[in-house]
Amino acid sequence: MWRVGILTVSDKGSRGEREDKSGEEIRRLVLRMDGEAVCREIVPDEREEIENALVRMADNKGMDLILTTGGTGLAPRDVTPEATRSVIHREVPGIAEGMRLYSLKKTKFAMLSRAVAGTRGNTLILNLPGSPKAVRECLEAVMEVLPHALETLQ
Ligand code: MTE
Ligand code: CU1
Repeated sequence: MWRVGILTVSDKGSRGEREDKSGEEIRRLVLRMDGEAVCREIVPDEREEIENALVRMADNKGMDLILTTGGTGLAPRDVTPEATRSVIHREVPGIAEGMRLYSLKKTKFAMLSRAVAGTRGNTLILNLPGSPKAVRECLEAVMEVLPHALETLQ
């Protein structure tokens, strides 16, 4: 089983004012690609807190894959892509491009996600948008490719 970390980025979620439906959706869907959500966290839309959580999950907790949800759009507080870019060692643009290409067939609004993908050591980090629907569609886009990506990374 791949060790998967789920990081929900949401001001409201971190204050307990919103149920983490997207994190739950990710947990359910990773089971289909032989992944187990062994680590789950919720942080506010604060760059430093996102970076710290990503580094902790990758370096200390040894996650094979980290999926973030939320904070990828154009709202002033959306900083997940910036935080991700500052902790990854190598960007994997094709994964994010593939997600958007697939998603654009479902909704034109997919062009508004600035999601980033990249590697840090042996960990693959991938941003997903915030809504449960977007999480479903984006994971559907990459699901068959992720296991091979993770194998390559070992
Ligand atoms: N991608 C898919 N597949 N399905 C969606 O419904 N919503 C879009 C986009 N990507 C969407 C999607 C919308 S409306 C926005 S604003 C951006 O993701 C950013 O979302 P976020 O700020 O919650 O990360
Ligand atoms: Cu939107």
